[in-house]
Amino acid sequence: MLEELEKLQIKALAELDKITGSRELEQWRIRYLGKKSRLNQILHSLSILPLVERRSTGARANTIKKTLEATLKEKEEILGEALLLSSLEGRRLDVTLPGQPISSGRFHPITQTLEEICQVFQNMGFQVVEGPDVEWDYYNFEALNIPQDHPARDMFATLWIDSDRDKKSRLLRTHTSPMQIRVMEQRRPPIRVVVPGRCYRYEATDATHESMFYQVEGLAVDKNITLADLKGTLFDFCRCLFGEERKVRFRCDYFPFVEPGVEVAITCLTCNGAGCRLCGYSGWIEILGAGMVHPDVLKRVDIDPEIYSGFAFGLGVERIPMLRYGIDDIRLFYGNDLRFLRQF
Ligand code: 2NM
Repeated sequence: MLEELEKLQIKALAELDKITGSRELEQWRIRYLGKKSRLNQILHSLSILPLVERRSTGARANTIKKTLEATLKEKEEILGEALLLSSLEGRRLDVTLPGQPISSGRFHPITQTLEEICQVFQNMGFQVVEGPDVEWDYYNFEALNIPQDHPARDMFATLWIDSDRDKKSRLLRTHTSPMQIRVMEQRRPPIRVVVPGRCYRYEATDATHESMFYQVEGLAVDKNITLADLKGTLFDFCRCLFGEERKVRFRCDYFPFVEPGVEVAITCLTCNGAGCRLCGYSGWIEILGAGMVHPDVLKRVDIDPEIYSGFAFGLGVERIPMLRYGIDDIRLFYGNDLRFLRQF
């Protein structure tokens, strides 16, 4: 029996040495150290042996059991470490690799232009205010000196909200001027505001017209405001936005809510006044409409035109990036084509 034990130890240790996986290791444990293992059988059958043999065999079997257990433990540790190492190796992280690029959004070109325009006027002491897109006929027309059936209404193809044609009262504002009436109603001079916002016209769209577009309008009301203040303010604005080298031209124009009314043009951005396709070979590009607020408009908001005067102006926002970047179709701004928008 002793001989059998020696052979068993040699065989077990040899097998253990060759094991490389944890499942094989468990099978080995069951085979050599489990309840049904030969070693366990021997240990349990010691009682049937004669005393002398029982002692020596028992002692030997126990040492072998301890040796096998210790070697198993050693093997488990070695295997565990190897396993951990190989799994770490498989997930090796190269911290010097470049990171995933984070795609950041940007503001729409029109938003960028709006902010730039407002900033120029804010620097001159104007306050930015916004009004509702849905307006009353009163604020959009009546208060601006455009009564019902006045031919000037034809200047603004209007989108009406009320279906009842006899009580045409609510509409989508055709300009941002109605908000300036609201400001003049609510405040007393001195007033200096700019109003950015969406405007709407009932028109077929083409390369230069959209049914929704942005405007920025401005208003200054105080004692002793003259056409010279209008000219100085808009002159500075044009040069801030389009460059110090621009020439600025003021010519007569008509708007029902101002008297006198002017149109403001700058020397063409492309040809510098020489004449090119962009400016229709005139050398000039019209940028703003403006004028001295009509005394009747002031009266209606209870500001005495004998004491106060004011100037107002308005400009279309889309035209500016179109001129700057040579964009030939206004509809590109609202088509949501990211290939276009990502360029700004
Ligand atoms: C323009 C041109 C000229 C204007 C006038 C007013 C108000 F409310 F004060 F009467 N707001 N905006 C005005 C004047 C707007 O846009 C081309």
